[in-house]
Amino acid sequence: MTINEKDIKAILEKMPPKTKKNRRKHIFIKDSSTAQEIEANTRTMPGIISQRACAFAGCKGVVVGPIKDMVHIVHGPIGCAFYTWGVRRSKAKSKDPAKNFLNYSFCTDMQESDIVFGGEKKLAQMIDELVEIFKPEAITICATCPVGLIGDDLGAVAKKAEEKHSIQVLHFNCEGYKGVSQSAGHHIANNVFMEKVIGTGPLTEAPGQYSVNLLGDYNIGGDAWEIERIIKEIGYTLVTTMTGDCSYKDLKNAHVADLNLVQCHRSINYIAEMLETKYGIPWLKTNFIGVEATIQTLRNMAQIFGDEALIRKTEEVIAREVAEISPTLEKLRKICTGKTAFCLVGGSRAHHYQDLFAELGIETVAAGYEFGHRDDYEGRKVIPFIKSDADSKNIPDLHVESHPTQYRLRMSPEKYAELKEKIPALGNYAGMLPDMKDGHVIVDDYGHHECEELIKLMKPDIFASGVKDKYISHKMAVPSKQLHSYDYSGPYTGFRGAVIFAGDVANMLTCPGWKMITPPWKDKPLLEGTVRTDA
Ligand code: CFM
Repeated sequence: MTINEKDIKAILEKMPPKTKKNRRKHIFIKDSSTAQEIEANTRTMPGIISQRACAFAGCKGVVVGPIKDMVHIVHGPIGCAFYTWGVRRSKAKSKDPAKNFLNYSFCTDMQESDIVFGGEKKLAQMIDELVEIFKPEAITICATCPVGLIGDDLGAVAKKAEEKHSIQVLHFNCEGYKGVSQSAGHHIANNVFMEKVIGTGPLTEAPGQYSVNLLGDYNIGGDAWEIERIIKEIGYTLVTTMTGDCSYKDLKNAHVADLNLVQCHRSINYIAEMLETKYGIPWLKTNFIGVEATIQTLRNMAQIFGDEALIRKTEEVIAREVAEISPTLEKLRKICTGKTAFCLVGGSRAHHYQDLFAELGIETVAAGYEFGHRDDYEGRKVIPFIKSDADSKNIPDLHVESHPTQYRLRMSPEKYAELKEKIPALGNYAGMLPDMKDGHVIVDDYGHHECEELIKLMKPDIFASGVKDKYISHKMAVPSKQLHSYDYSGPYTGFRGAVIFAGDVANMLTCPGWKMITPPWKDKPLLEGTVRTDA
């Protein structure tokens, strides 16, 4: 069911005037006849029950945490460590299991006395112990809120530890309050890796032909492994993935790849841009979620390298993979087709999953990011017009210049311009809005009340989201597909992932359990009144 402006007004009506005014700028109905602008990446209104996390979560939990062979220390209270460990399912395997530290959660476990007297000594002692026990090649330290408040000097501790142990010790000033959401933490992590890690590896040229980095895939449920399987099959050399199943050694050599594939634009676009400026590596916005999207991405990649043999091999692999999945996918599509979905996720999946839903015949009628920026909605063309506010000024843009010896033009400017004409996703992200149909709802940093009201009004068949909000929909008898951790399933990328996703969705849609729940609006009237039976 579609809704209109009056419905949106009614949804917001219950809010206090200030909140209502604010939220009005974050929610609208797509209307392609006018230029629509959304407010995004601004401070959440207290009380709306946002799904966002903090800058620390975005730095430690999202970008830094998945690197398998570095020991990641959380300097702060134990809760911050626990809630950024284990729940995100960024999988990793290592040839040497002793060098895969993702099964461990390392934390200084700050107590009241540390807050009063400072936590630097405790942190330094922890580093000594970790080096002795685990012998990691490098260590990261992520700051939590109290560390910033008491002023522990992480830089000084890291520097001393580096001198003492002769390994790199990176510190991230990613205190939770550093931004309006986890997005700030992505940016902080990008800056440190760019400044201190990428480009420090020994390689000066790619270790194989058609070399690429996969940026912004965190291997949730094995997503990056499915992408890796396909691209290696075609003949690409994967230098590093940032940061799913990532190793420190590979990350250091990221500067030698010939193309950067940007899967999650929100979390890693900073590195993509900086790698282009500093080393001359072009980037391509990809989408490996959905069969058609994967095919389009693979064709774009082949076209960029422009090698006939690669183009041929790409088509061969596509044909073989499609033939392998089509019979099952077709059966599942029959179950799914004609249904509707909400897609309310983080900062990129709310867009990416619309392609996969559409392939299954499911229409995404409402979508939104928790912490996307305006460019994730409206496309990168709006970046010059985005107002910077106090929060965005917390994280300075790193100033990078072309590297004196390692900068290498991957193609001539003429060739780049020619390819750009054919491949709009080269060096650009057009955002989610152009792909949404008129009448669909877009909601940024959605709150609990809005979510509940939209479900009541639009009655989607599936609610794709999942941090805290999945239980809202469950109580309303609408199945929820968790699109952060995938509810123990996955991978959902590429060809095989599309079948796993379709299977999971079909199971949910046909599960009889949902019919046994009585949603609140079925036994409580939405409108009060009397019915005249004599008319
Ligand atoms: Fe990028 Fe992500 Fe996402 Fe994200 Fe996240 Fe995530 Fe996400 Mo949860 S990096 S923006 S901060 S694709 S953890 S793997 S699913 S909110 S849409």
